[in-house]
Amino acid sequence: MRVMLVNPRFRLPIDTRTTPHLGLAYLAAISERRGDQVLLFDADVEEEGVVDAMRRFGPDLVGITANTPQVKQAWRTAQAIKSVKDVPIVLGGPHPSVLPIESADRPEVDVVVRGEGEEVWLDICDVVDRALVADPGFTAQQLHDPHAGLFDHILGITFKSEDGEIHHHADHPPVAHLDGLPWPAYHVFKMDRYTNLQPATDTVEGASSFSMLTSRGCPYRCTYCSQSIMPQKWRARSPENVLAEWRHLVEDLGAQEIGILDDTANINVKRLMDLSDLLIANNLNHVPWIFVNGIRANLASRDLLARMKEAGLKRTAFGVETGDPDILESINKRVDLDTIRQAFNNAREVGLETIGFFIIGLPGETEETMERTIRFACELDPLIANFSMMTPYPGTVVYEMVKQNGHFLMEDWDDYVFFEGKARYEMGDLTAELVERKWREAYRRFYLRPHRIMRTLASKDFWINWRRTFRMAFRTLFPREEKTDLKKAVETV
Ligand code: B12
Ligand code: SF4
Repeated sequence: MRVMLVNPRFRLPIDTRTTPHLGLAYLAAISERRGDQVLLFDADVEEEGVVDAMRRFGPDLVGITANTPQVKQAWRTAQAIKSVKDVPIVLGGPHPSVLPIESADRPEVDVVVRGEGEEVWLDICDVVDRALVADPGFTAQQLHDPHAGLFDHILGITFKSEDGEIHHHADHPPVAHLDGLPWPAYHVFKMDRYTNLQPATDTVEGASSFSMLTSRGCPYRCTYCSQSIMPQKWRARSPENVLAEWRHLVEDLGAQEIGILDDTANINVKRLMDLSDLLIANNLNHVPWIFVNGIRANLASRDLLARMKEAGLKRTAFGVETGDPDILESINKRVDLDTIRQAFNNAREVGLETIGFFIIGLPGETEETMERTIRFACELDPLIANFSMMTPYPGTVVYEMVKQNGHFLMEDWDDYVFFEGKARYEMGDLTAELVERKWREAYRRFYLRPHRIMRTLASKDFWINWRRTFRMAFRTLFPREEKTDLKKAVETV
């Protein structure tokens, strides 16, 4: 069977050619293992339009991914494909997983897959494949025939049948055995068109950077986090299985750096210790790697960080979020400021670079609490401080709080990005003016301190990548014009 997987265009004022879409890379691998021929269409790096690609390839099944700011583009893409042929279209990813009915209700979407996708995707491929064998003239419309019941046995899906009824099947259980999954199919991507997610080396263009997922899920439930896709149950790949993929990335694909995208990689400390030992013993520790997402500060002991550093870890991120103890407690992060301080000290002592993620404008914030966040960021002084403005994503506790007690400042899903310098909600005394002012101040006060300016100017990295750095800084601080152009470009599918 011929399957086409689509990543709709991002509408972000930043460079999004950072890494191939790992979710689609897993689905492609699963499909290939089934014997399917796969076309991966990542609109961010393609030169031709999706309709041309689709006409050329002639897919029997199309899968489209969508997070919240991408979902309208995903619908537009589905409409464009449907206007050529009634091929079955499946939507998956963070946004349809939280609001499945919204997408299932749309005529251009045949079925929504909720949550982790590999096993459900496989079930759908089997259904469509069998239907095509039975009837080569099969069209997507037959999937909606309530009497045919083609989807009856499939868990984790939501779809609408011809009679207008929405079928919301029970959740599919999490993938039980992660080692059993194939590795992401990077060969279906145009790898030379990507840059890197979190530059570990001095090169950005042609950095030969790969991402990896060594565990899935997160047992925590922070109130702002859109943790909708991966189940709460934390599951990990064995160190040996991770090592084998690592070797493949380095020795077969020439990886010069590896970004680990796990939500919380260090839940099981022994696993990371063992993985580090294996990387060292197998001489794979010369390739720098980075924890792109935050690891838990409460589980970042000096011993663990030192061992990982020896194994090639160059930089790690920590989700700090706030410098105010009460706000920290209110977001259910289950960590305190001293533990975070200790984790940064541990990282510094063993020679690791750090990234700090901070949020400006959490519910209940005042000028003073945001001030504490800025001061805490300056005190921790990570190599990179990333200040995001609180964006309430559907499915989060904060979203429900704003729905009940505040108001959203977004027109539609397209606006659910936080790089645009615009507050996304107001609640109580927390006004947009205050949040936007403190957010700008945070960047200015953190990066324009004399020692930071000197540090930036002294880094080789900065001079090699200055064009990209300035472009991103400019687009972040002056996004409006950019946004209009982007919007026009994006809406032409
Ligand atoms: C890497 C990453 C990025 C990269 C993306 C690069 C790329 N090309 O993929 C960058 C840095 C560009 C990025 C940007 C943003 N991101 Co981001 N990102 C991530 C991160 C850390 C990892 C994604 C990943 O690889 N996951 C692992 C893979 C295996 O999972 P997956 O992609 O979800 O795919 C699985 C399922 O979702 C499902 N599935 C997905 N698609 C499909 C399609 C079909 C057909 C099927 C059947 C199944 C299916 O099956 C897959 C396999 O199990 C996640 C956090 C996370 N743990 O997922 C956040 C995350 C996806 N990002 C998030 C957000 C908020 C953003 C931004 C909006 C932030 C911003 N700056 O404004 C932007 C959005 C950009 C845009 N316009 O769309 C949220 C999404 C929330 C939401 N409701 O949409 C997440 C979940 C983080 C969080 N916990 O809040 N991000
Ligand atoms: S912010 Fe991190 S620790 Fe908190 S729920 Fe999200 S992934 Fe888990």
